Amino acid sequence: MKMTFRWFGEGNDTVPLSYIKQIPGTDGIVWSLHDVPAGEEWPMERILEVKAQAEKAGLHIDVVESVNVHEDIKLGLPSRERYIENYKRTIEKLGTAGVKVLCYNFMPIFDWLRTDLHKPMGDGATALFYESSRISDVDPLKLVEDINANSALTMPGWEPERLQHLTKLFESYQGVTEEHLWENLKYFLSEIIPVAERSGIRMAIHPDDPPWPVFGLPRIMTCQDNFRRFLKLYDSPNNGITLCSGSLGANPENDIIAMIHEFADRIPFAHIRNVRVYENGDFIETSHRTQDGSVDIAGIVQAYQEIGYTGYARPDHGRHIWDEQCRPGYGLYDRALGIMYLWGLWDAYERVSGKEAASQ
Ligand SMILES: [Mn+2]
Repeated sequence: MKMTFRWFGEGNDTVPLSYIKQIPGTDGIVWSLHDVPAGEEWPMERILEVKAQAEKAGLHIDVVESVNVHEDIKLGLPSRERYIENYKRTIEKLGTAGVKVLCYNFMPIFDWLRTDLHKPMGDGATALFYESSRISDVDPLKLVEDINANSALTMPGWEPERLQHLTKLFESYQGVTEEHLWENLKYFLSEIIPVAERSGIRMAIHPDDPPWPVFGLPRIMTCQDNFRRFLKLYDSPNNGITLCSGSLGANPENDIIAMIHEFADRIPFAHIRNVRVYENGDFIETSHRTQDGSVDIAGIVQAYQEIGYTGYARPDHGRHIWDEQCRPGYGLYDRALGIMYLWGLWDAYERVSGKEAASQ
């Protein structure tokens, strides 16, 4: 397991690269060019700029999250051809720069969705929270306004330029079913995976978050059956999954440990975090510790250990603790604690399994 830490870029993140380097066992950043609109080709000089910044701090840039997929690709419009060409050129450039894994998602309009970015947890900490009834009641435009007013830093997937045409986007998705999304995803893969193969990049689709339809929009990357179907759309080691335990864990029916075993050689990237799921379907993002949430993080790390996982991992959203002022979910303190918990589990399982000696 190779540990990484998400970083939003110089001037766009409260955590300096030097702090990330100080987290034990953390060797690389997970990064993106957050100001490049979805569908545009990434400029090589910008890619090399991030590479130079990271390497100066002793960190690698092996994992990109995300190169966003333009809505026209998800909608299957004729204009997708131009955006797919740009996507291919970006994959090639990232391969040239030495990137190994590219995380992306195929969620219509919205990226991840929460109703409260600072839900009090009762002990002075706050965390990201999802209240089901608010999603079924609320006008999506109102929710976006609230989210943007709530955070000083723009959230990934919630960029204003992407959301300003929200009403029009909703109209475009009228009549678009899950099967249409599958078709459009298959077409996208048939175009980009050969380029990823030539570029030495493993594509890694992120589950939908939460893993169910919202606001009447279809969502397909939600469960084990659908990931099995996804991997068969294009059978290549370069067509893989970002297995996010927090996103999938919001639905208690998802057996993440079973997915790790079934998809073992197709998981180049793992997001490992916990959520507490309530009976009414609400969920809150807790600390990474197994006992604090509903997801069996200890069992998940054990499963990765058992398959001899050599891919990349990162802690995911953390709570906001110790009065840290940070991008919601992306502070230093709780994610660093998360990493140490994951390494603690990993090292203990490794010792118990007797693999420790072999890996040294
Ligand atoms: Mn995730």
